[in-house]
Amino acid sequence: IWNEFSKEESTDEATIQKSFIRHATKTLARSSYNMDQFAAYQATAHSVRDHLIDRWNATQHCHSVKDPKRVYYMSLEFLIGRTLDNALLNLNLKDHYKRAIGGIGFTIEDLVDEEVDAALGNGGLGRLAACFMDSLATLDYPAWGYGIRYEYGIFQQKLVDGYQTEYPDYWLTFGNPWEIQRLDVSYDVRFRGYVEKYVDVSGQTRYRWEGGEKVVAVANDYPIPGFQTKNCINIRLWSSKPKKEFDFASFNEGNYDKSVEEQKAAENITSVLYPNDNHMVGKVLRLKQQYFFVSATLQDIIRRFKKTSRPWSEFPQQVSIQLNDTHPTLSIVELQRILIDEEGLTWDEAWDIVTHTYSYTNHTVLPEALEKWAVPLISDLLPRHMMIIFELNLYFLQRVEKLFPGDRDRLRRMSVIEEGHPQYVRMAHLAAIGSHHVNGVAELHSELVKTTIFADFVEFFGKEKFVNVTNGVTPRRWLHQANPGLSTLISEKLGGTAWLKDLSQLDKIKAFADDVGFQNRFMDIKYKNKIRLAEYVKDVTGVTLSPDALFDVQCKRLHEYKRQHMNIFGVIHRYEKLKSMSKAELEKVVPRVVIFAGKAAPGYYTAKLIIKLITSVANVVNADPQTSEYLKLIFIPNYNVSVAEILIPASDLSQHISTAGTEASGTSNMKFVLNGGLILGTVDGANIEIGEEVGKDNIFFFGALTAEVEDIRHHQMYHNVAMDAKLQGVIKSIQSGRYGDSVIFEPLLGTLRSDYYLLSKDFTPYLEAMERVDAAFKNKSAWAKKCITAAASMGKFSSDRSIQDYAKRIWKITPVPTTEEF
Ligand code: 26Y
Repeated sequence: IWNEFSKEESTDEATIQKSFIRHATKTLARSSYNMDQFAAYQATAHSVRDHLIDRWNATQHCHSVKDPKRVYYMSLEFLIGRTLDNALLNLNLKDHYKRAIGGIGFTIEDLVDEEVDAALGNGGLGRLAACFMDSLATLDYPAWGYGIRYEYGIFQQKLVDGYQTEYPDYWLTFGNPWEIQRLDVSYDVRFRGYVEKYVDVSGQTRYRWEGGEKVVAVANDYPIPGFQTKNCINIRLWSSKPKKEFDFASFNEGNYDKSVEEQKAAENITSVLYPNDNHMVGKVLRLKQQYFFVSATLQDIIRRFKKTSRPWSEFPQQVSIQLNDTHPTLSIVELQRILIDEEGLTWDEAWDIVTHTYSYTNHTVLPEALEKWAVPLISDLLPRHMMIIFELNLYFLQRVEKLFPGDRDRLRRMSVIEEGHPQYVRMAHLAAIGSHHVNGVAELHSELVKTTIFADFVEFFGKEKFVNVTNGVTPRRWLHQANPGLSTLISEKLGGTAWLKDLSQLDKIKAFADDVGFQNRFMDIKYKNKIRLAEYVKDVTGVTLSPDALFDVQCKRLHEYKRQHMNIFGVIHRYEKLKSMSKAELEKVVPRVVIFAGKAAPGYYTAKLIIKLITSVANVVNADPQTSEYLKLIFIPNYNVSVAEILIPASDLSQHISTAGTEASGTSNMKFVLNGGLILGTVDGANIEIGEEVGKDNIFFFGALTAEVEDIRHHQMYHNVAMDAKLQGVIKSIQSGRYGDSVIFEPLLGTLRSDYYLLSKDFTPYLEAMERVDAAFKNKSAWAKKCITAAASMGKFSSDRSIQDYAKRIWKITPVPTTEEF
């Protein structure tokens, strides 16, 4: 009976409609006269979810029978976005549902638009985790994602008087059809308490962590279907619950507040995603989140490992754990603790297992983003862990001392503990010591990792431990789903959709780069995408855009190192130049639409001022009839994955202009080029590798090189260097009050005095690069050829390639396709 009824439902129109109506009436308790568009979305989602669950179960069954080595991707962030459209495409059900839903009187595109984003991440790091899950599923790897089910995702950004204001993102208001709560999968997590020393039966001195308070972690599963495979993997997101629902003693004493206090405190742990991107803030609750996540995840992994009763020594052959930055690094300490305190292994046996299990990805070398936690804070919250950290640091420094006798400064530099009042734990050192591999996310960045923050560690461990895995993006979401027009054209030319699982095949599209017919079709798709974006912009800002203009986009988190301020200064320069032009001169100008989008961390004052400057300039520029044909300036509010899906396919040019050496990789740069746009960028992060692939004629590079940056800074600091004349002009214009009361911008302009990010040095080269862009855009056919060649050169930047890199070189895992019998 089980086999008979658990088979995956068929996908003919009538069955889909039946399933839709069953969910509408039985799951949602709706009726035909009470079905709005949102309810229709929910019913569709539940119906699609049934297919996911079937495949998920089959995959789990297959993996438990075959018991392969698994990889666990631990990340505090998963920036998933919407699921419905992506699931339909990956399951190859889009057309079936389109027809079936159409038959019921709804349009699938409308329903897709009803879904709220799952925005459990800040930016690049979180979105990378989501792309990696798509690739792991598509390539049939036995993998799990582990994370936190925040009730509030990244805040919603609204503009009030041109300033960013933040609103809570309570994304679960109307339920979430994509998650499956597993009340049967839950673990206790301890905080605080004390450490007891005792002698065990064999006379060994041992420690146990006792007392304190406990909260419960409950699993919530998010199925991730692969593209054109039966495999469907899982992201397990933990939510916190109180251990005891209610303190009856306090309640009976009439102390109502106290009786719910603990409950509230427990639930608080997974309440909100911290909105800082590349900037460390040492909040206790954040540390609690990290340990809560780490503890629950390890208990789950160990439970699965123990099912097959293998000896502990086989753990590293069965389990590979990837740390997405240092945020889950306590996991290293926690595994050591479990092995010595609970499983009775010796320190050395345990440490050998730990260091063959973990690997760590570094996403930044910026000092302000490197995690360090105050020792007193960890001691209070996790007393046993603090002991273990000191102990492993001691053993580590003893090894360093042996190799480099008497080198006190080296010991200080390499120590896990930063001395001071208070002392701090350097999480990156802990992660590097506890891992068998450390990787950076693009060639340049991986070099910087080896020569800056981990230079001493390379000398100590050898360079083989430090590797590069260049980031990638999933072509399923970022081309097939976001740009169906282009995806269809490519499939037509390549004779099928196989390229979506092997992006290197895109190369064959280069053959059409000179074909005028193909160029026209390619650019017509771009044009339609620009119309789609213009409609969206009209909707959210009221501004009308011409799709004939060059669409120039910079969308990413706001950060001084990403230099959105250089972009807006450039816009001001362009605007003032337009104002000084004669009619005849104006007629030769390439019309331009400059679009910004991105969130600033709520406490990042300068970043918020940059937004205010952009919106202030936009108010002036967009209201100026003299220039309106030639320049429009837009700030799209609340940038998220869904906005990116509209924005990226519509860009002619995108800007990735970080000071050289600061942007570890960047991943939107890859998405833009894949969608037939060109990059204006610095010689930084993955821009460099994109340049190598597309060729120097198909990317606009400018600016100081990484190797020059330090000298330039030094020079600026000690030699009274004058600011670039054109930049001075821009500053003067802002100070004239032309864009509103200039006093508010003084703190932003003040940053240019020390100019850490080299805006002055790069400003003229930046403007010159812009002129090259304008000149190139005038020749339509040549521009089309550049875009086609560039897009067709992007094979390397599929996250499938990144994942295969990790799987073969770091995780040592092989694919396990779920076969028919499961
Ligand atoms: C310490 C904590 C507050 C923190 C939270 C989030 C620190 C960093 C982050 C996020 C970092 C991040 O998103 N980094 C980006 O990772 C991308 C994927 O590797 C890179 O492409 C991008 O260059 C890098 O900035």
